[in-house]
Amino acid sequence: MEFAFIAPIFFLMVFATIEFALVMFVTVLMESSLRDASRYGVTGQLPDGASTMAEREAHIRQLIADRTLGLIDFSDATVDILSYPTFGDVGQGEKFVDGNGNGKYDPGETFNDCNGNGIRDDDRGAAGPGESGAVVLYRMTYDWPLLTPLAGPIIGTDGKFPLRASIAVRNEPWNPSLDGSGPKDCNT
Ligand SMILES: [Ca+2]
Ligand SMILES: [Ca+2]
Repeated sequence: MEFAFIAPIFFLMVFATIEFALVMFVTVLMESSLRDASRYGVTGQLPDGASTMAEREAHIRQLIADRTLGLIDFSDATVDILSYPTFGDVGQGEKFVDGNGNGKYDPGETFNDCNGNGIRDDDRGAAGPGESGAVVLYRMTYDWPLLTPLAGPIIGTDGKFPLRASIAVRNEPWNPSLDGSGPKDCNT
């Protein structure tokens, strides 16, 4: 009689504990995979037979996927690899001249196209693992699908638990930049 009363609560606690342990484990995996990938990225090395930045990035993304042991569904996960001139630029928007004084960027206002993509961005990072000496942010977000819906009300929302991991590193100086321009100043 007493067990029948307590059992649902007991099993809910057990499932929630298992789920929580899994969430912790996957978070650690995400962090360690980004760390391993960034360690490869800072060296500027290319995989065998490769010669382009795109191939370098593809290899780095494969490293991340390999090191998460198949526990992350990469069709649902977001992996951002963004490069910046300095650590202070990480996550900053591109500077603009607020011509009409409304506190936000409007089309037509002058801006510093830090990442060189031709448009004004709220994040000045340039896509990709960066050139020699660049600061590179590796960031992964993943909504972990809770295995035990029962645990949902306790630790998640809508049967998902949002996981985040990121690391920022500075690439080694492996060669002069191709156009000799050096790091961009994104703060003017
Ligand atoms: Ca404005
Ligand atoms: Ca831009």
